[in-house]
Amino acid sequence: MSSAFPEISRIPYEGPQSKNPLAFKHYQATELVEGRTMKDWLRFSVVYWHTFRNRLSDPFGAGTAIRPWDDGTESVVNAQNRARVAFEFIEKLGAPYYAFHDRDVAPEGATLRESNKNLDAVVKVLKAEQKRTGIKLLWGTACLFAHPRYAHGAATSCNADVFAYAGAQVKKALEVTHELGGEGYVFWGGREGYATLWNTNMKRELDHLARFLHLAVDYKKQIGFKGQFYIEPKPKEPTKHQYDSDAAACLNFLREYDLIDHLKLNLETNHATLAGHTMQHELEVAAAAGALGSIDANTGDAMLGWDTDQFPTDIYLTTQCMLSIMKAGGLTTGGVNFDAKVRRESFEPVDLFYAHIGGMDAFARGLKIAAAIRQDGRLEKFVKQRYSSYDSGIGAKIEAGTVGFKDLETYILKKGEAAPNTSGRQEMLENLINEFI
Ligand code: XLS
Ligand code: NI
Ligand code: NI
Repeated sequence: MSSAFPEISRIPYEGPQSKNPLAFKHYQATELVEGRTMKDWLRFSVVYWHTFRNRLSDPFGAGTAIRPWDDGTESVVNAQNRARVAFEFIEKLGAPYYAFHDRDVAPEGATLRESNKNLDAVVKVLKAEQKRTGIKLLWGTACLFAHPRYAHGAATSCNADVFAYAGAQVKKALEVTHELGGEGYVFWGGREGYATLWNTNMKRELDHLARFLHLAVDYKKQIGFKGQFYIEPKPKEPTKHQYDSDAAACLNFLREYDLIDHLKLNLETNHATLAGHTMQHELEVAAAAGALGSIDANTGDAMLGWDTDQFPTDIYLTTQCMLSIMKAGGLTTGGVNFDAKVRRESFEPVDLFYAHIGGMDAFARGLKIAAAIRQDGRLEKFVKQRYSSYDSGIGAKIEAGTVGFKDLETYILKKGEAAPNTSGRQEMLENLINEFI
């Protein structure tokens, strides 16, 4: 096959002084940070949907993307060819992983049988390309939101046949992910939500969503798929309210329906901000529950209220992400997955390289900065000191659960007034972080 990117060779690491836009300034796969390679800390992944399927259209105009390898048809041959192009791209970039929806890689047919056949034909190529390049599948997923049948949702559709269709589709997507040695599988609730409560039985829909996930857990066991399941929070878009709205809502749902042992969270930056949280907040919520799984690395635009899915370039953001991830011991099964798209104005193939290089360098810098902050130790020491009243005396007893309200009353009556508070020193800590950025 002829090259889709003939002018571009493997993206080299050239260091911070380099002026070459097609080189890494900070990401060096083999560089050790706290004894682990950058490759291992970051586990970068390229998404098929934005990078190879997004035509860069918007509600006001047609797509602008120039993708010479696409012949404009929805044929299986075109899809197979595109798969080879995708691997050429990922290989030249040097990312170790990719992720896809079933319908990104192969065209939907007139029937489920035909769709499955199309998928098999492309999976054959994906498998061969994985073998050729050593690139692995971070996670697979099913597109349960694009086809008109999913207008009312999939697992939460009011139409039981649609639930059944979605189940059949996920069954196949799980089989394919398993066949490709996928390390995980993501459930993002596409249209699992509502547009108006006047037509919605929320309790029933939530029960159905949980039933669906239990069926997936059962099937996973049946086929011996060992990959990690993830649920991906997002508060709105396309529905007015998505049931998996943020990390805390997802965790509550998983606990309520006895699914907490089976799914971790796949957190996306732009979804966190749509929910009114920072990404750091979502990471901390997930980590506290032992459910930090993977991240969809992107960023929104503070001025816009929708999911712009931009490539992450803000070093402050990536530093926050890496501090939380490193504190949690790193991503084990998950990765830093660029669920991001180039802007409509960045329509040339080379822009795909610039975008990913920028995202990878931003995270590599975040990693190095976070490691330096950890090595310095002042931040950690401050936080530890701030809670030191719980390390002994009454605080230690509270944490150990050996005192009740009566004991607390006796303690305070004897003491008279609580010990004076100390300053939270927010500004000093913000300055401290800026020493490293
Ligand atoms: C959409 C989601 C989606 C998931 C995978 O907003 O981010 O792309 O990551 O279905
Ligand atoms: Ni995502
Ligand atoms: Ni998004």
